[in-house]
Amino acid sequence: MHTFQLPKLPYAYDALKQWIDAETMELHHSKHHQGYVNKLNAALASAGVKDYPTDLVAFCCQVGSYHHAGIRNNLGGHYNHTLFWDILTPKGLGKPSGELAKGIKKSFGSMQAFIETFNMHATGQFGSGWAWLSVNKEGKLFVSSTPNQDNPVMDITPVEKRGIPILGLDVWEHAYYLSYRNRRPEYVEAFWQMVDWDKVSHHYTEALKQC
Ligand code: MN3
Repeated sequence: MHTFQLPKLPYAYDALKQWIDAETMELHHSKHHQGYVNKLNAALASAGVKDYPTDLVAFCCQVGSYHHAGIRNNLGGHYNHTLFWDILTPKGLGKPSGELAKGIKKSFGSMQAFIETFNMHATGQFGSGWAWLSVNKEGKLFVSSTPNQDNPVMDITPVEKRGIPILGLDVWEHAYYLSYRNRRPEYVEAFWQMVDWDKVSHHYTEALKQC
């Protein structure tokens, strides 16, 4: 039987230490993310669910039909963190280019306007949750935030704007509290220094194919 696995980080725990300390990264990946993976596998087993999509986006797309909070929360936790680790890089300070740069300009007017909108969602999300840049069915980019471990792919009522995320920022306190304490806006600013825009571009191209 298929079970979900924790993906390896594409960099060391201390690789992002300019922006996120190694202890936060290690706890976040090896305890929090591993916990979501373990609880997702356990929830599927205890609910007796055998036929589920092994692709995380496909699974999120139909998670509403399972009517199971344990599956929804832990599938979201697994998918959201998998995307998050993937779009970070110790190289830092890049900028979007090519089709993604054009798409951002078309949807938001400018890179600056996009970042302002995104930061507003990331700092304004009350309590735990995520801020997202996603592609909707029309192929247009949009920014949104979701509570807890929900995400824009999920076919559930609280998700108002649906699409495929290409960039996500974890704004749960566990993601930044050791380095930034309660100063979430500073963590959100630091995030832009470590985005891997080549990876975001790759997710953008893939998402456009699926729309
Ligand atoms: Mn987290």
